[in-house]
Amino acid sequence: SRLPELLRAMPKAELHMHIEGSLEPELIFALAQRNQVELPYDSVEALRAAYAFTDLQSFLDIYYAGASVLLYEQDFYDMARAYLNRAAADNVVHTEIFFDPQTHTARGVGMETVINGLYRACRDAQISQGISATLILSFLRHLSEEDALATLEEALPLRDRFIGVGLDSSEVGNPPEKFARVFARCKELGLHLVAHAGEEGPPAYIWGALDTLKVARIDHGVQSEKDELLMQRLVREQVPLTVCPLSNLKLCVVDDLADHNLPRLLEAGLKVMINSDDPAYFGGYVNENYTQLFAATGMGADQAYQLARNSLEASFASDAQKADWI
Ligand code: ES4
Ligand code: ZN
Repeated sequence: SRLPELLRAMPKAELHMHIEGSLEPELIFALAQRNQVELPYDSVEALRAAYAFTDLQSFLDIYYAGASVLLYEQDFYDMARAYLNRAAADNVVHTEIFFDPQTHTARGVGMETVINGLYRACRDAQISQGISATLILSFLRHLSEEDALATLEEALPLRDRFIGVGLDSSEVGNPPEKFARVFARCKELGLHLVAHAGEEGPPAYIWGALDTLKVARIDHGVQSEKDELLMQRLVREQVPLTVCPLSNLKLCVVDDLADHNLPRLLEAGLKVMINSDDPAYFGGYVNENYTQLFAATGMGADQAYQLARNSLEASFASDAQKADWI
């Protein structure tokens, strides 16, 4: 079959990827040594062995520990260039990269250190690899809305270096309504809005993200199938869902890739596409997500084209850029 080659070669966008989740164990150890940071693991192998997750929180605990090696602008640059090299190799023509500033500013790292390192990597990758790369500042929902508002204020001097804001981290118990004021402020500022919803949390969180936060896309959204009225709305309004199959498998949101609901969501007319979420932790970059999901579910070339087209259309790229791709 030529399907794996099609999945590899077709131009695509990646719209749901946390840059801190692209830190490979080898880079975590190299940065720990470079920065004299102590790690609670003796080796790359011991760290990788800890990547056995039972749910979102069990992953987040290790993900935040891994990010503790990031201290200087060059660290953020090196991390992002490594991801952008992998993305370009997967024929990603455009990527919208989440970053979690609060994970770093809480450790005393400057906001400008984070954003300038990531931004310079995006600019250099555009020049040397031709990949279009933009940044989305993501608020940590386990922290307070006051913390998110202060984070936004700190980032505003660098407003032209990110295109939007998102909402991630521990979902259940932290509903979207908790962030109504900060998202309203971001909307006034003309930022693009997205939020994680319906990964582990209920359909009510997807309704809340749409109606209260006014987001343009839902990150994950795989729990939408539990609510027929919500499904009808997502189809009618063509709300993009940035689905992450290997993430859902590794965090036990689904028991088996063969049972993943992406083929059903696509068939029902939802604007879904495939993304890697935290590729260093979940077993692969975007093409690995495509090839494993297609092998498990029996989707074919028609679905491949539709998913790639959805990814490009659902991006925040300009109409001129989209006209070049689609
Ligand atoms: C995340 Cl998979 C996932 N869900 C929520 N927040 C996150 N941050 C990084 N990965
Ligand atoms: Zn995510």
